[in-house]
Formats: sequence, C-alpha cells, structure tokens
Amino acid sequence: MIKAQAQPNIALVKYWGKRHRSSNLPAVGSLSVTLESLWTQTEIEFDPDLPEDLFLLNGIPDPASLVRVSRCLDPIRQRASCTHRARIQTHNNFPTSAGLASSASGFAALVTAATTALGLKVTAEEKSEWARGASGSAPRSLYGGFVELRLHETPAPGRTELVPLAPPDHWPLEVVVAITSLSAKPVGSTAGMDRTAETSPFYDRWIEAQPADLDEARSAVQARDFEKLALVSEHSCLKMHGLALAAKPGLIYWNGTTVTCLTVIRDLRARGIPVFFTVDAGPQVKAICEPGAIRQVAGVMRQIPGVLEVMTSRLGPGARVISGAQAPLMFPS
Ligand code: 2P0
Repeated sequence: MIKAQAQPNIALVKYWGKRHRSSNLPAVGSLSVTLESLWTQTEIEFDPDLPEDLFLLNGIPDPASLVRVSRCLDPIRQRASCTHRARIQTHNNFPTSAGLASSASGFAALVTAATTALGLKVTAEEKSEWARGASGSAPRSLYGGFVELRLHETPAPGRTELVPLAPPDHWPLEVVVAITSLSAKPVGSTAGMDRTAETSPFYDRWIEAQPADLDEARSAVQARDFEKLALVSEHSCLKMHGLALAAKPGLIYWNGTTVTCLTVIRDLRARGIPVFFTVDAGPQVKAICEPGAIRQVAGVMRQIPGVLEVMTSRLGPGARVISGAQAPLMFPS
C-alpha cells in the first residue's frame, strides 16, 4: 500500500483547448503555481485477487470516475508488465469538481502512487505524459512552485515538456480562494474546450497569442515583477473566458459574486495592494497576493456578499509519496 499526496495548481496562463481529443494533447502551453494547503491524498494497492479496479472518493465508491482512473492506470500497468487490478482510495480536503482543480491534484497523486507501488523507475517525462493523458492540468501538480507545461513542435508536433520554473521560496506568493458556489459546473472542462474550439470565433487568435503570454509570464516570474505577472495573468484569464463566452452556445462559468470579486480585487490593486485575480472553468475566484497582503485580501473577500468560504494557501511542493515508501520530492531544490 502506497500513499501519495499532490496539491492543486492554479494556471496563471491558461490551458484551454485540445489538439487531439484522443491523446488529450493540449492546443497551448500553460503556466501555473502549485498550492500548499489544499491537497489530495491517494492510497493504492495492486491486488492479484481483485477482479476489477475499485475507486473510492472520500470513502464512497465513485463509479463515474472509475473509468478515467482505470484508463490512467493502464499504461502504467503496461509499462510494469502488471495485470493486477487496484484498490484506490482518494481523499480531498476541499470540494471536488467545483473549479478547484481536483482532477489536477487527483491524477498527479494517482500517477505518483501507482508508479511507486509498481516499483517503476520512471522519468519525470513519463510521469508527466501519464498524468497529461488523464487531465491536461495534472502534470503541473507533479512539481511545486512555478511550473510550465511547454508545447514543442519537434521532434513530434504537440510534444509537451514539463518545466519546473522556480521553487516556492523563489517568490513566496500566496493565494486566497473565494468559494462562490458549491454546485458542479454545468459544462465540464473537456466539453467546454471542445465547444470553444469548434465554435468560438476567437479560438485561432487564442492559439497564436499563447507563446507571447507565456514569455511574458515566465520573465515576470524570473524577475519577480508582480505588476507584469498581474497584467498577463488577468489578461489570460479574461481572454479564456471571453473565448468561452463567444462559443455557441456561450459558456458562462461565472456567477454574480464572481464578477463582484473581480471588481473588488481590481479596486484593491488600484489602491496599491499587490493582488490580482484568476478564475478557472467555474465560479470560484483565486486572488494571488504578494507575501504580506494575504490577511487584508482574505478579510476583504470574506465580506463580499455571496462568498461562501475563503481558503488561503502558500505555494507548495510537488506530488510525493507520503507513506509506504521513500521517494524524493519532485522539485529539485
Ligand atoms: C488550466 N483549466 O490551465 C485550465 C484553465 C480550467 C481553466 O485545465 O479536459 O481538468 O481533463 O484536460 O485539466 C481544467 O481542465 O481538463 C483546466 P482536461 P482539466 O488549469
């Protein structure tokens, strides 16, 4: 029995759109920060007597997710020449499927636990590929701090490379997560991306402009330039939602409270408080702050009518095994 832990990551330059649906290849690169205080813990045990994989989420069998979990495990089993089925138990300390990147932390934890349980000596690239096959944002949770999932056209078109840009202590930004709804999103990310790619008139321009946004964000992280990172991150977020809004029929992931949060965060920044926003495919708002601003930002967010809960986090480490075996952290510090 091996237990691994991974944390969700928040994309500052967003991934939205797939190049290949079958291989889950992203159409664009992306750049994210990995959180510390939200986590997924996954235990796995391969059992020769088990007829089928068994998946429990927060203690309850979850047949809807089982197919995706088994599909993620299959190439790992194949690599280990293992035919055994597995018993998998996953716990999240935050709401699942509520726009908080539970699939990212979930598949990063699963790949980390499974490869260790099967005694595989694998490269970071192999782990990244297995995680990406399950969820486009999951590889980024394999590393801590600032992470880029880069897209290359050679040697094969659409090859991805997972790049650890900087550890958390390079620039210890903090994140306030404002929960504005606990309902599952009306259209999941995969379906939303497909609809956007097929029908949004802005999609081609989104793909073309992504390398420039990534360059901008990467250099802002290297220089610890908060204003520069704020501008490119809010631009990427609003652009992604703009594309989705322009799909047919339009995808509206926000609610009224989401919009209020965005205007409040912009007002705070205009008053000199170092904070910017990002929003993923759901109504929750993430406010990224310079160290020192988090208490004030969290206090303001808590007062916004419609904000149900506020969570705070520092930047955290990558996926790692936490019991059952010795394994190093994936961030080379
Ligand atoms: C991201 N999102 O970069 C973007 C921004 C949401 C908005 O990746 O279809 O669960 O499994 O590859 O990774 C959320 O979608 O999608 C996501 P699939 P995923 O974080």
